[in-house]
Amino acid sequence: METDKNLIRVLAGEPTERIPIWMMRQAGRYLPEYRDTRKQAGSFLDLCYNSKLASEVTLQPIRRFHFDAAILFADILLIPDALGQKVAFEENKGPVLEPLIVEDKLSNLSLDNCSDHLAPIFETVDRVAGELPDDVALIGFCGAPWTVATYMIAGIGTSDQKPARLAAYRHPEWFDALIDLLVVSSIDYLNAQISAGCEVVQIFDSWAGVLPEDEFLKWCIDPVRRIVGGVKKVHPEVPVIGFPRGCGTFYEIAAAQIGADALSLDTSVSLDWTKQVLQEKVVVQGNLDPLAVVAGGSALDIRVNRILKKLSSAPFVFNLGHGLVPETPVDNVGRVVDLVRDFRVGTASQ
Ligand code: 1CP
Repeated sequence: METDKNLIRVLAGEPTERIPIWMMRQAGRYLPEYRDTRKQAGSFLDLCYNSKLASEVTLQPIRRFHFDAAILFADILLIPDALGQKVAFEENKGPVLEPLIVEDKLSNLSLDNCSDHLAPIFETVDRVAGELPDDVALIGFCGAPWTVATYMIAGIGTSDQKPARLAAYRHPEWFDALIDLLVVSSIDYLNAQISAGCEVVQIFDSWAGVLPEDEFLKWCIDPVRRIVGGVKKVHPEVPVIGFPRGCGTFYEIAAAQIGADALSLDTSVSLDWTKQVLQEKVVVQGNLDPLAVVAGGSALDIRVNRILKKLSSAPFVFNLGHGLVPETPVDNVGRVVDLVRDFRVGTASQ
């Protein structure tokens, strides 16, 4: 493949000598320069919609660590905001949305204004694409419909996603209509991110791990499969990464059914099972525990090396099992990057 971007080659399944690396939440509060820009912007949403500042924070981790990819700075809850549901981010509390009234018509949500509302995000993409070094790829993203719906229904982040699970059981037709709206808006959103300059997209299903098999198939697999299809129809060359976090052995179903080029693995997925089962089917990305990066020292080195040794014999992207947390020492992130950069495929005893 004709590209300087190692990530893109690996996502296409090409063997590589050097493992590409990026980290979920690589732009965020652990970086002092992020905290400065965030202060300038005002609220978190103001930062997301300010193309100049959002492109600055997208680029900050690239300047420090020269990761193989930048990920657009935005949030999965911009879609509900664009659909007309009130969204705010409260300091030390996280997202607060005006909860949907279950079984009410979804008439106060509308696709009409979405692309205008999200125009600043596409402008951020355009700015970042113009400034990235030639060997760094730009990743766009959205939330998967199930995960976004959990926030839209509860109005806040929940530990068990109970309000959405009950709504889906009690009012499946209403829930279906909400999921359909999110599928359509997510396809348009990702395609517009790609048209503006994103070269890879990732679909975050952070709460995929709470559903039983039939519901997982209906609310996680099927909507994400439709989104991947809607993106591939317009941009067949753009790799898609799925992230059904916490879904255990259902990762195998995701590998077979959603049509993604790669799957991002959470921390709990077994490395042996990944090597034997998943890497036969799909490119994988992951799955260092973000708290090992907080701990640092030999606890960190051992775990980075273990992942590299186990998973590098097939096309593999180094990442975390979930996002970096604010208390992460910046130097520990640099240490992970150095370990991955110094590692050469083929030199590990398998
Ligand atoms: O105060 C701050 O600066 C806010 C912290 C923060 C950041 C840095 C939030 C609030 N969102 C983000 C950016 C973000 N969110 C990115 C940017 C790119 C990057 O990775 O560097 C991405 C991809 C997301 C995606 C996102 N937002 C997810 C999916 C991934 C995940 O973490 O599971 C989810 C669930 C959200 C919702 C969200 N955004 C922010 C918070 C505090 C939450 C709630 C999380 C929860 O319910 O536990």
